[in-house]
Amino acid sequence: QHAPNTADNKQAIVHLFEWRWADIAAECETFLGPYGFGGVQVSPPNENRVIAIPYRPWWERYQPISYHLNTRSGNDEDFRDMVHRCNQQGVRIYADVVINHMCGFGGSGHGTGGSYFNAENLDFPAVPYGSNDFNNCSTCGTSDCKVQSYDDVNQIRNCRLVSMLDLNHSSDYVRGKIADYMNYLTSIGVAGFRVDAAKHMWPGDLAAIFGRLSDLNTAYFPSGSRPFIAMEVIDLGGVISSSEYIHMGRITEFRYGKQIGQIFRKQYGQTLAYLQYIGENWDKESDNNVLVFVDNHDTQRSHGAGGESILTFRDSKLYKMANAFMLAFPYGFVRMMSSYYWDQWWELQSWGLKDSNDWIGPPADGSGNTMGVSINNKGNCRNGWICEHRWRQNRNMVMFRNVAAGHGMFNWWDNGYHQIAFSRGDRAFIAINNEGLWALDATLQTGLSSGDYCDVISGDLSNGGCTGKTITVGGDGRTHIYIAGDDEVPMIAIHAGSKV
Ligand code: LM2
Ligand code: CA
Repeated sequence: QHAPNTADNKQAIVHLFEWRWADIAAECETFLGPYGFGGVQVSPPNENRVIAIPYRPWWERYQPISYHLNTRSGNDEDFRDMVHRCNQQGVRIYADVVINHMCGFGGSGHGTGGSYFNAENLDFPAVPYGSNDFNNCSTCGTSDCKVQSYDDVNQIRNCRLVSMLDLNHSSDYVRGKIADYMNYLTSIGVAGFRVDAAKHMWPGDLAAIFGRLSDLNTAYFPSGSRPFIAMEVIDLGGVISSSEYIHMGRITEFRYGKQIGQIFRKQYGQTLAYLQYIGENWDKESDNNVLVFVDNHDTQRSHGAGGESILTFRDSKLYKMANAFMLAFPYGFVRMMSSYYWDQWWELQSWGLKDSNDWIGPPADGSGNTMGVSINNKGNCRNGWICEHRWRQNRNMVMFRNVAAGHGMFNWWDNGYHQIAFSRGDRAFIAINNEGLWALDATLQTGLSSGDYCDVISGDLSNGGCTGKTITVGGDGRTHIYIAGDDEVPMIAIHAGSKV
């Protein structure tokens, strides 16, 4: 379904990519709950292949061995503890489910939970799946069983995606095993799913699987609640359209992050003034059908869609601005990215530059155990974890979005180029100046009632005072906004909850 099952109608979630379950549980209690985050997308919780070359890449999590909850993020008990503790804080957990395939073809061994597998003869006894449960070269139609052409719908869905053993979802048995896995997760208390590689599965097969899903756990959700579904469909034009999926849930709108990146980077003559039309008026699926994001774990390392336009933590100033816009504007359900650092290593390939380090896994000790997230006394993450969601500007815009929920966009203003402002009804107001050189210097309608408001970009409301700029709104709702071109973070955002 399309509704995210958040508590108190909260409006945004964060992807804590590769975090350990114990760290997520603590983050729910100490940070995500208090700051109004609606939930967490977690890395795939099921047992995966252990990849030694390259050493323990992030993408080994996309090579399932079984549906046991046993990964470098933690075991079954850790997962249950996290789901319970996060739900107690009104923070939901969304599981990334990899159900299109099992691991890559070839070899045999043991998964992260110790389960044996043989990827030569398609044997996964811990599920169990055997060779009859997979598509084969004849159902696929290519000589090596792999997707070769992205112009052929049948290949995309029935062949092996980068060699990964492709499950046959027309099989009742396979549907049952997948539904059992997902139902096990909801029985623990997850609120929904990010469905990996949905484009590589037939919509009819997915509908059959989703039809077998149980309602959410009534310990945390009203009875009859259905799991939230966000399907990963990369539709940048091409033979498979996101519209084939939206009756079942939301799709990951990859065109959004690409366009946002182009606009804030001022590529192809794009300006912030165009942002007024971003959304369904601009070749995207409608509000209720999309999950939007500036970047995700694939696009931030040039896997997936968007290429060099995508903004990430490495472009911190523009990234804060893009996130703030996304969180301020009434379009889609929002997911913020939270990353770990890795050193890039650009090498020239025949098709252009490629980061040869794009495989690097999360911060780990010498034995491949993921490092805990440690946080200093300023609230910043250390030892390799970036924690974009903890950056003040990002974190405070989550509350802005919650406060603005249900109110449309009003009082749009722009200078024709890279300065914009708008309100969310009478609840919230934002102004962004991406000119670089020129100040934004204008008297604007905020839609808000008169009073003093704390700008949540430059500071926080604390003990009734504001640690940043204070903005005074007059009786007519107007205020004078000045944002220097070279401001460190050239934006101002105020809302009904930030009144001093
Ligand atoms: C997704 N979307 O559809 C994920 O968001 C994406 O991160 C996954 O790919 C993909 N689906 C499959 O679940 C990643 C990564 C690939 C990686 C796969 C499998 O982008 O590079 O492929 O996970 O781990 C890797 C190697 C590839 C190899 C394959 C199989 O890069 O060269 O193919 O494993 O061994 C021979
Ligand atoms: Ca498939």
